[in-house]
This record gives sequence, C-alpha cells and structure tokens, in this order.
Amino acid sequence: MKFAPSLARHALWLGAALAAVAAHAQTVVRIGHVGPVSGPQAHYGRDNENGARLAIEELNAQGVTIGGQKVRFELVAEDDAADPKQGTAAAQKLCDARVNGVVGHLNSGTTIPAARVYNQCGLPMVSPSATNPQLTQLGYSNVYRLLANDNALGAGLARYAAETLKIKRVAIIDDRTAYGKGVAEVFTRTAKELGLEVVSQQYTNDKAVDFSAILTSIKSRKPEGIFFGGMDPQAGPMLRQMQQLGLNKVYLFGGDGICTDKLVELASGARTLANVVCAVGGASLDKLPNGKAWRARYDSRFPKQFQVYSPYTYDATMVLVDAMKRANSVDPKVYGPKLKETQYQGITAKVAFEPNGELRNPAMTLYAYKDGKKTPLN
Ligand code: ABU
Repeated sequence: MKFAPSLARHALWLGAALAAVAAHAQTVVRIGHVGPVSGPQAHYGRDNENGARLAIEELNAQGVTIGGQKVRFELVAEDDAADPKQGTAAAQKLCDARVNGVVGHLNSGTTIPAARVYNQCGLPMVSPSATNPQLTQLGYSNVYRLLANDNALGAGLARYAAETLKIKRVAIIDDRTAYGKGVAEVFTRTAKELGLEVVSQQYTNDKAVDFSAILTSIKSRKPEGIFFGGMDPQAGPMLRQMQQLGLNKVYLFGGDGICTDKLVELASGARTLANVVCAVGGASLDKLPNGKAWRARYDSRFPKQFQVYSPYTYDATMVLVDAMKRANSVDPKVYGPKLKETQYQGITAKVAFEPNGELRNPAMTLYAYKDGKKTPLN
C-alpha cells in the first residue's frame, strides 16, 4: 500500500510516454530506384535518381499520412550500370529487401528482364524512361510506363523526315540494345511506308566511340539523314566524326536516348549538333503548367545535372504514393491494384493508364539543338 501512489505515478508516466511514442510513430516506406549511376550512362542514372529523390524529399517535408499512420519515405537506390544482368540482380535485391515499390529501371534492356523479377515478388514498378514497347506486352499487371513508347518516337521521327523535311534517303545505325534496335526498326518500317529509301543499315554497340568505318560506308550512299538508335555517349562522338567526314548537311535523327542536355558537351563543339532532330515521349517542361517551377526546384537542389527523364522519375514516385494513399496501405499487394485507377495530375502529364500499363494519351515532342541549346520544335 505504501508504494501505491508511486506505482500509479509510474503507470501514468509510462502511459504518457507510450502515447508520445505512438504520436511520433512513423511507417517507413522504401521506394527502390534503379538506373546506371556508373559507366558511360551514369549522367542519365544520376538524373533519374535525382528526380525520385526530389519527390521523396518533398513528400517528407509536406508530411504524408497513409492509413492513419504518419509515413516517412526513404529512397533505396541501386546501380545496374545499364547492364541486363546487373539489372536483374538489382531487382532481386529490391525484392529481397521488401521495398514498397520501384521506380525504374532506366534502360529497356534492363527493365524488361527486371519486370519479370518484380512480377514474381509482387512489386509494382513504374518505368520513367524505358521505351521499348515490349515492356507492356509481357502480360504483367504490376508494370507501368510514364511516357510514350518507341512506336510513337520512331514513327514520329520518320514522319517528320518525310513530311516536314521532305528528305528521300536515310541511313540507319543502331546499337543492338533492346532500345536502340527497337526504335530503329520502327523508324525504318515507317520511313519505308512513307516512301523513303533506306540506303544503308549499320550496327554498333553501346560502348563504341569510333564510328569512322560505318560513317564512311554510309557517306558513299549519299544519305540526307541518319537515324541512330542509341544513347548520347555514342551520338556525341558520332556527331564529331560526321563533321570530320564532311557529313555536315546530314540530319542525325534519334529517340529520347540522344535527346539530353549532355549531348551538347559530348558533341564537343561539332557544328553537326545543329543537324540533330530527336524525340521525347512527353510534353516539353516549358509548356507544362508546373514545368518551369519544377525545373527551378530541381536545378536548385541538383545544379547542372538535368538530362531528360528526372521529371518522369519524380512523377513515378508520386504516382506510387498516390496509389498508397487511395488504398490506405503501403503494402504492395494492397495498393498495387489501385495503380490501374490512377488519375494523378503530375508535372509531366495527367497520369492515367491503359489496361496494359501504358500511359493514356502520351504526348511527344521533337527537339533540335539551336545555338547549342535543346529546343522544342512543336
Ligand atoms: N528510352 C531511351 C532510353 C532508355 C531505354 O529505353 O533504353
């Protein structure tokens, strides 16, 4: 009896302490991101990772409650070096770590095999940049894409070459990756349908930097344009070598893979940069209601790192979190099916998905490099 008041006080203190802990209890939600942050494509990977990181920092700053619990978001960033084997290893690592959702991967060649791994472990994934159409033809219900695919990019560029530039003779080079090969095939098919003559078909790889032999062969066929299916670490030296070989009046067409800010630096002052026409599967940030303000926030947080896809990784992160909020759950099996009903106003688009996971009504923008600056043509 003598200790009762003290015990009661202790119980009160314990209750108050537990209530305080409960009030501060947070669910930690981990969003996986995978892209190449090493190797020649590291600048794309860093830009993609930055977009997801910015989303997470802003979500944490504003404070998010899901299912009555305060949530703190963490980014789990993995490097796949744009290599399909490393891509599936990174995907398995994220499955094993039981992250709540995945933004990525960057490359079609890594994303397509990784999608199978995520499908097996039940993780939703939203790709911000992999544009090979096969990704959404795999029959996986957990796979989404936030931008137009290569059927739109390849065909749009071929139409521009035929109908606006009115050129007649094109050569094709592709880097044999899932992206480069795929987008070049669409361009070639559409160009032929529109009456263009494909005068040369050449192949390279995503590590090459010397294109003199294939450009010399192409030059002998007198093309007015070259379509390159590949990425900017190849397109930059290719532009320099086009100039060295006197291909100064020949267009260089390419998909989103060459449509980066970095291409200016990689072209090292080659005048042929002005002959580039490239396509990105979304609207230009400058023309989107919140695009300029978003870009200012990005540049302030990650100066001089913008390339092309970070607005899409930002939106991909937000789209996953939007589905969690609507499901009142961060459990992938519970919120995953809610992604199908997405109606989210993002930075890049009003996001809604087709039944196969493709973005509904994606935009496409063609760009040229005017005075060394990537500039929208439409
Ligand atoms: N979309 C071009 C770069 C990424 C990829 O699809 O491989």
